[in-house]
Amino acid sequence: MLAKFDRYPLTFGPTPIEKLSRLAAHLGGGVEIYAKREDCNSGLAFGGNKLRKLEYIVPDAIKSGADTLVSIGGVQSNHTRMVAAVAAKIGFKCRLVQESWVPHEDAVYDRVGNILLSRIMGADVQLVDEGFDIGIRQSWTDALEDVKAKGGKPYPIPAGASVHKYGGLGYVGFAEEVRAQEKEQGFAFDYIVVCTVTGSTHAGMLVGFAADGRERKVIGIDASFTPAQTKAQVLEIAQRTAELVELGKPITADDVVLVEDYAYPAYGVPSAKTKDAIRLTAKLEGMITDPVYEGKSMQGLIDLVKKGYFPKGAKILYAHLGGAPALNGYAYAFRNG
Ligand code: 5PA
Repeated sequence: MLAKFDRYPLTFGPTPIEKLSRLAAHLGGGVEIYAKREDCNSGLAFGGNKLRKLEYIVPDAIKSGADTLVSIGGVQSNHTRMVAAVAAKIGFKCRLVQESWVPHEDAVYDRVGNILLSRIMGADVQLVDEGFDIGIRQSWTDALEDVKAKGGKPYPIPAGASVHKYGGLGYVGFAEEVRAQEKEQGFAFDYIVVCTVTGSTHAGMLVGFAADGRERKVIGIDASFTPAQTKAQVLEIAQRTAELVELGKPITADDVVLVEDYAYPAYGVPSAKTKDAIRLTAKLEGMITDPVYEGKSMQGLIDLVKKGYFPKGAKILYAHLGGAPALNGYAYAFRNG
């Protein structure tokens, strides 16, 4: 589905699929749980889901003649860390807008984790006092203008690389990769669980798995806490991406499965249950999830298994999309383990 698109390799290759037997046994043994380790996909600044997306965006950035990647996220955005790493790797400058998306108070929140890494990689980091919104932001368009005013040539990458025209392609590739791995393993997954915020990870998977009829088996776990906007954005990206890759069948609103129950109390703020999920996965599997994204999708997976959402014997693939560096900004929440 992707052969006609240019791809600039930023990842090691296909990511491993790991069986989480101890977690599944702990939850009663009724289902099989596997994790696709997108968090281990690259040597670029700890990797994560944004690299698959950026692999299809970088050729366009290079072709455009730009010299500066300009992007946006919260203070502990993983996406902006990945854009900083990619800019370093391809020899571009990097301008990052970091908005105050998370109502979380911590003495070192703007000094550690993702933002620390972006600064070390040479990005020009700008803190902006604006709240959470996955849409196009004034602060970001201002930054694009500012780069131009200073004689640079900006290349715009929106939040999460999601509403970029090629933002959905990377996770179409994920689905194709899973299909190839299923052939090797001799079995297929019944469900794919994914954390959803700006939407192109979920949207790309939806299109990729639609090719074999599994679009509604992609279960998005909302972590935005603005689920109506997130759901609409997933649909818009999926429809645009389906056209780009010539999927040949329509994607409708009913194809976007988004579970809204785990994003509380706010984007970026972990509930007691989120922290329990992070600890449980760490203690049973040595697998690290974060308080903003994967902790919430793991909380969702655990709760849905406990509630019997998945039929007995189901094989579930949990997409681990990265994000662990943000944990440094939440050290106080885990001061006692
Ligand atoms: C992010 C996003 P989407 O934004 O494609 O829906 O992906 C959700 C997601 N897991 C899941 C991790 C570790 C993520 O980083 N992060 C954003 C960021 O700024 O880091 C785009 C919000």
